Order: sequence, then structure tokens, then C-alpha cells
Amino acid sequence: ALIMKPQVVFVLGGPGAGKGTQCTRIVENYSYTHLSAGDLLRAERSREASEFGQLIDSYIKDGKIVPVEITINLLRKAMEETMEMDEKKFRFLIDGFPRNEDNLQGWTTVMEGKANVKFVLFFDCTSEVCIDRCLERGKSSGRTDDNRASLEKRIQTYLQSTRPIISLYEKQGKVRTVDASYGVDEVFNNVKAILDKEG
Ligand code: UP5
Ligand code: MG
Repeated sequence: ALIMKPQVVFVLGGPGAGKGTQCTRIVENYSYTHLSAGDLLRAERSREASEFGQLIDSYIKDGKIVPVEITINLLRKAMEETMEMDEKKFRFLIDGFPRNEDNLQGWTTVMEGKANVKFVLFFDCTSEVCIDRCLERGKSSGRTDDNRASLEKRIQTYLQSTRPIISLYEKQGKVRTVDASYGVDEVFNNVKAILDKEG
């Protein structure tokens, strides 16, 4: 069978900006497969035989970014498995990645030429909105990083390491920004306008 080159949209934004929520909505309405780097890392953390469980656990609690060798392998495997099961599934939302220089370098090393990054979908809102949403979710999420101490570190990591990556793509004209501070439906309307225009 003819294997299509994966078409990728990177989905970025602060912790709790609504990346996962909006990706779910996109998948319901467009032919994309949602891969959350954070979800893949959490799944790997809980895999009994994983050699990285403890490392991932401590990085996530500390709001630090896991070494890319681990993340890129999880992403690559997930993309390959998706495309092996259904060759029509070659369009991916990669949610929460790349978050820093190390991530970007790892992506380039492993995926350059093998996948096409169409654009970055950037969910933009203030740190206050991010913190409020994560603390609210923390009442029931069971996530080890939805507490004030971890959140402060996640926000810092986002501002120091992830924003510069978004700026880098901005200079290449590759960022589509959505104001993420509105309600879920309103945000999704703006997402739709972008996807209807760009696929
Ligand atoms: N909510 C969503 N949209 C809303 C709206 N418009 N109005 C009101 N409420 C809204 O949403 C968060 C909460 O807000 C939910 O309760 C939702 O109902 C509500 P969600 O859609 O989950 O937001 P999201 O942006 O996905 O938030 P998340 O917490 O997942 O973002 P993070 O980027 O912090 O988390 P992620 O899982 O990507 O990463 C976690 C950690 O993993 C990182 O800190 C890092 O340690 C590690 N990691 C890596 O090391 N490398 C990676 O590549 C990826 C992750
Ligand atoms: Mg998420």
C-alpha cells in the first residue's frame, strides 16, 4: 500500500489552556488523530515494565520537560501504529510538543523529511486563566501536577522554554493563534475557521 507522509499540526499553549479539550472537538469534526505527548508519557509512566516510570514521574511533578529521546519514541510509535492500522489516518494533532529546544532538536533528528509540519495551533491565554483551570480540574483529575506548587513550575517552564519555540515558528509564519480565554464553544468556532481554511 502507498503510505502517506504524516501531516502534523503541533498544538501548543500553556498548561490548562485547553489543548486536549479542543483536540477532542477537532477529532469529532475533522479527520485527525489526537496524540497528546503528556498522555503518552503518563501511560508510559504507569506501564509495569517501563524503565522510565520514575524519571517521568519526577519530571511531571516538577513541571520539567522529559528528555526528548523518551517522548519522540512514544510519538513515533503512536504515529506508526495508527498508520499501520488504517492507512487513511495520516493526519495528526501532536498536543503539548515540542516544548523546548531539546524537543525540537529531537523531532528534527528523528522526523525531518518523514513528516510534514503544517502549522502550529497556538492556544493563547494568561497564566491566571491557566492556573484557575488546572486548579479547578485538580479537584477531580488525580493528576499529580494539578496543584499550586507544580503549577508554578509548569507556568515557568512554559514561559521560559515553550514560548520561545512558538516564537520561532511565528518567525516562519507557521503559527495560527486562537484566543483560548473564551468558552469551549467559542474557542472551537475559531479553531474551525482555521481548519476550514488550512485543512
Ligand atoms: N477547559 C478547557 N477549555 C476551557 C475553556 N475554554 N473554558 C473553560 N474551561 C476550559 O483543559 C484544562 C481544564 O480546563 C479542564 O478541566 C477543561 O475542562 C477546562 P485541557 O483541555 O486539559 O487543557 P490542556 O491545555 O490540555 O492542559 P494540560 O494540563 O494537559 O496541559 P499541559 O501542557 O500542562 O499538560 P501535558 O499533559 O501536555 O504535559 C504534562 C507534563 O508532561 C508537562 O508538564 C511535562 O512535565 C511533561 N511533558 C514532557 O515532558 N514533554 C512533552 O512533550 C509533553 C509533556
Ligand atoms: Mg492536555
